[in-house]
Amino acid sequence: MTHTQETSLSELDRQEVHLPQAVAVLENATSVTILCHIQPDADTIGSGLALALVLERKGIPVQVAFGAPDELPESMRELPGTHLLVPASQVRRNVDLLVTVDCGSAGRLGRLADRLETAGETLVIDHHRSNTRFGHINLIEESAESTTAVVVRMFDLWGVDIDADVAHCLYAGLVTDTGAFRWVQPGTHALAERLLATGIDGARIARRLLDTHPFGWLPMLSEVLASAKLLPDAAGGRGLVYAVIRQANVGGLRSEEIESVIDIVRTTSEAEVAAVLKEAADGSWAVSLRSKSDVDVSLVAGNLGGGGHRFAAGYTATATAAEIVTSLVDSLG
Ligand SMILES: [Mn+2]
Repeated sequence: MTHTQETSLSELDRQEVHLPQAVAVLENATSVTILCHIQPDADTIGSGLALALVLERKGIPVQVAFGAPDELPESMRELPGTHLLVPASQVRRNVDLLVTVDCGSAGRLGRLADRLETAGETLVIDHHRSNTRFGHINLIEESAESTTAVVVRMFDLWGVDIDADVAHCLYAGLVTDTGAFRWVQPGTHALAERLLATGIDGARIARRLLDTHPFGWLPMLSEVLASAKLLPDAAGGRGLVYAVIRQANVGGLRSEEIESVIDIVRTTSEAEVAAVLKEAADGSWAVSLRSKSDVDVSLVAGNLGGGGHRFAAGYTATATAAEIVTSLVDSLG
């Protein structure tokens, strides 16, 4: 979210063109497919469902989907608009307009990436620093707290009435992507206030999305955190802390429990950079990266085939955990 005045101005120039273009293609669409990223979080799903609810009210046929896994994460099932979700296998091939939300690259669409080729028009709505601009129209706002915040700006230009159901979806992305209002900027709380004023239960939404885990989470944390290692010399002496989550640690736990681990590991005061290596069922690994102030982990993740934000990024790798740590340390310099 930190940026120089110069990048902020050029970003503004881009918005002035892309925001009206985005509204125009949505307004004129005869059918819309909205794609969220694989391993969806509340920002991609909240953005997708908010936009879908608005399109449904305008009488425009709309589908929302994500490439993997098959089921929506349990913590997101209370979001309004889930009746508009369809399984990946049922996503139409020829659609007038395809919209992606919170996806930094086409690869984040997983098995649904091929739908980009058969859509009449494609609109990319995102806030990732590493976004590859893979749409016809790219509405990318790097400084935005969440993709739902970008969606609000688009709704305002479009003249959309943000009611409680739409606000619930938008708030879900805002509260999770800001780390429950840790990573904020001028305007963040004003946006939260505006959404809360519709009557949504902000405490309940945050609790369900961020603070609800089964008891099995506690022994998993105990095992995984016991594996944590501190490499004080890594990242030019600023330090790397990492933990490894193996399939054997996961049991029947949900993605919500696995994704929570980085938020504990990253608090380590002796390390500028934190990493969590998450083993997938097929033996490949997803790596989450976080930094605090002066390491841009979107660049590190980008060098390793992934992407993200300045202070939060990720990538996938097929190697042993030890090899992944070695290449990460190399990339951190
Ligand atoms: Mn996001």
